[in-house]
Amino acid sequence: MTSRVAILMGSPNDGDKMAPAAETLERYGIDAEVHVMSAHRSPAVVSEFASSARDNGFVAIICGAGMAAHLAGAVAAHTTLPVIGVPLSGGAINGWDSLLATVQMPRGIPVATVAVDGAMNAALLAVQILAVDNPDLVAALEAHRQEMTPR
Ligand code: RP5
Repeated sequence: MTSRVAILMGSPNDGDKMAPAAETLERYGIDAEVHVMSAHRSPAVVSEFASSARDNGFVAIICGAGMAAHLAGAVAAHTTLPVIGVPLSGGAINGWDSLLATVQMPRGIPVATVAVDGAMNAALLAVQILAVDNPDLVAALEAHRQEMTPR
């Protein structure tokens, strides 16, 4: 089974903010699968997806959500795969809520939280995880860093 990364988001309305995750994984030739599911509106779907993700060939799960952003935490509760949380801006307090809801996980159930609206970094972190035993990905990451270096 091909290794792939799941990109989950809490609402169809999160699509634009999460698009850089899929774009970045595509740049590195990593298969991604995008799903909308909500910790609050479809908790059974979240539970089922996360519980079976490893057996289904996923190697990491990126979760973007806004407001009371419990998607990453709910996913992490059901899997030992690396879970990367993307707090999304919007709502009355514009990202403070989702940042704290995503990052403040209890001891034992980690979520690697990136910046508010940091979907690109979430994907890069997934690539870096995959690069641990993949020299081609290491080379691609290093080339990308060179591109980003101001000259
Ligand atoms: C979160 O609530 C979603 O991730 C979204 O960012 C926010 C608002 O959702 P909608 O009401 O726009 O569907 O669960």
